Amino acid sequence: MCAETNQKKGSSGNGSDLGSPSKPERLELYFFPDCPYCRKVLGAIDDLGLKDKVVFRDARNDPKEKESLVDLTGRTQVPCLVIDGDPMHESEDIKQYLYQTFGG
Ligand SMILES: N[C@@H](CCC(=O)N[C@@H](CS)C(=O)NCC(=O)O)C(=O)O
Repeated sequence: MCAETNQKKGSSGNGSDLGSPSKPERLELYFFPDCPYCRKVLGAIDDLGLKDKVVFRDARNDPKEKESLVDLTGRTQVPCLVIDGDPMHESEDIKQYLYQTFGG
């Protein structure tokens, strides 16, 4: 569900060419501080200077955030980037989306 939703937004849906998705209003990142995949995404967010634009939700240490992640996606998998309410999983897809959208 996640990656698909986003592709539709930014391209002709054939998955190969993401094009440059329009900039979202709201970005939220569900993460575990000890997750290597989350760290890759956090590194990209830092690299792109997006720290002030992202709401960080620690689903490891905050039970409320874990619950809302499960409510939204049906699972506890992180990293999960929520783009204007649409969840996206898979660190490589998330990084590609961030660089395509904010990479200039
Ligand atoms: N292929 C995924 C791997 C993500 C992953 O394995 N995350 C672990 C934490 S390091 C996780 O969410 N574990 C809990 C779960 O799957 O419910 C990615 O690159 O994002």
